[in-house]
Amino acid sequence: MKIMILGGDGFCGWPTSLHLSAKGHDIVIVDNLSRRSIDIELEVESLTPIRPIGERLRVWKSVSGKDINFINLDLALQYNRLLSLLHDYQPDAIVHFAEQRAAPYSMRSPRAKRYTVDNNVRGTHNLLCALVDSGLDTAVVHLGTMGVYGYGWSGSAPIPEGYLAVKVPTPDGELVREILHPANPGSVYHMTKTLDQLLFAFYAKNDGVRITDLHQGIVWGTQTSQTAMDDRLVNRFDYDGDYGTVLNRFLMQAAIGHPLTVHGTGGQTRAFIHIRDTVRCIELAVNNPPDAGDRVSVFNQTTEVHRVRDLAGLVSKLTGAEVVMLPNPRREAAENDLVVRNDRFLALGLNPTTLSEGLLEEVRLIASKYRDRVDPSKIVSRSVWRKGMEVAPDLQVSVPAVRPEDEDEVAVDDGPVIVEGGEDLVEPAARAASRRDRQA
Ligand code: NAD
Ligand code: USQ
Repeated sequence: MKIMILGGDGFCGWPTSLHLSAKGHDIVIVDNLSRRSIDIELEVESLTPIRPIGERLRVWKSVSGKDINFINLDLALQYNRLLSLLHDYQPDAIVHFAEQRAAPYSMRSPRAKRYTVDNNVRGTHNLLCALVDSGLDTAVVHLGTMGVYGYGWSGSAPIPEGYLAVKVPTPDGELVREILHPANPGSVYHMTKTLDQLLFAFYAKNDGVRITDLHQGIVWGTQTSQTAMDDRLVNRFDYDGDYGTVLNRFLMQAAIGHPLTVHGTGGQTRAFIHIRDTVRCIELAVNNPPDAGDRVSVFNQTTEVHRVRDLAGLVSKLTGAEVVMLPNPRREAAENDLVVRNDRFLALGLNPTTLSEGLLEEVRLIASKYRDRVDPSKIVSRSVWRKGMEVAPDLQVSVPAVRPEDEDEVAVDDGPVIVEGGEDLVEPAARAASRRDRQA
């Protein structure tokens, strides 16, 4: 298949591009490298030393024998170039990662709020408009977020995959309808994903564009089997207060002797997925597009649910790191339930990778290997949801004991671990099969 990966230089896009290339697909990456520019703006770098995109692609060619092309194009601003590219390349599928994806960054200033809306909404609309303009029948797979549903609204009711069945009272009796689940975004970034949903619904209905929207949970981990083939293929690892996500941050903090930064009570419950499952889910979605005229196909792309303080407790237990409760810079529910349905990917054969000591240790080892690259002044989150909210000062970093294994290559997963309060979404039978496969 000819697949265009929008945002293919990013944390999820890079390993997905390599995974699909390794599977024999013809890949072109489209990216304006804006994420690398934001690193410069924030004066921070990926914990892992990511190489320039040209070098990444040359190394991939040398280790795999496969070519990936790269086009530097701004999806939000360069409509005509996008249209020409679609005519020239004629992709069978497009995977759309190309958005500003950090909630804290999207709240840090009026400029960042406006950039996030302009970049994300215009980019998604340009893509849909150009596809219709081109006359192509290309299937679109978009990376959305679990955050479109919000947290706490549905209590302990399982969150369905995109659509909610409702009864509409009419003078002639009740109509039963399936509507898009009510949107309840928690940041300007999450709001852009809810706006994307409406754009998709319209273009699927009016123009028959074939669209899959993946409501992804928080991605953790770093490497996939392809990015681990050569140090120069290493994936991005964001650790700073704006772009770093919670579990990878806790593992990095443990590796450098920084206290684990729990916001508020740590009662926030979120959905998670390992990067290795992200790339598999996208492959499944690309291989199973809806037909023209179908409504948008929505999957909840997540494998397990955990409470933040339980994750901190687990990382602390494994590493001896101290846990601190900091003032929460965000406006979010202090405690929430979260039950998520993810039946659609399981039905397509996803064998979920759930939290395991081996996988946690792998991330900690990567963080330990590159610990000298950490700037501790970038760790505490200081982008607040409203002016005047309290933020924590920088915290003391102690020198962690370097274990001999920290100097070795990263370890391989060695099975699941039970997390207190954590809830595996997978049926027991599927989980047992998954464990057997890993052990085989
Ligand atoms: P990322 O910032 O690492 O990658 C996004 C890539 O898109 C970057 O390389 C960036 O340069 C590019 N990009 C942004 N705007 C662009 C534009 N206008 N034109 C061309 N390229 C542009 O983010 P990520 O973590 O890889 O996330 C990818 C997608 O997955 C995002 O849409 C995000 O919302 C979604 N997602 C991510 C997570 C997560 O935990 N990382 C979880 C759920 C959903
Ligand atoms: N948190 C802490 N301590 C930290 C960092 C975060 O307690 O050091 C808390 C936050 O306050 C929040 C939760 O952990 O309650 C998750 O924060 P996060 O930064 O890990 O994730 P989030 O901001 O939700 O965003 C990430 C990605 C985004 C994606 C989203 C999926 O950056 O692109 O859409 O996860 S979801 O959370 O399911 O909406």
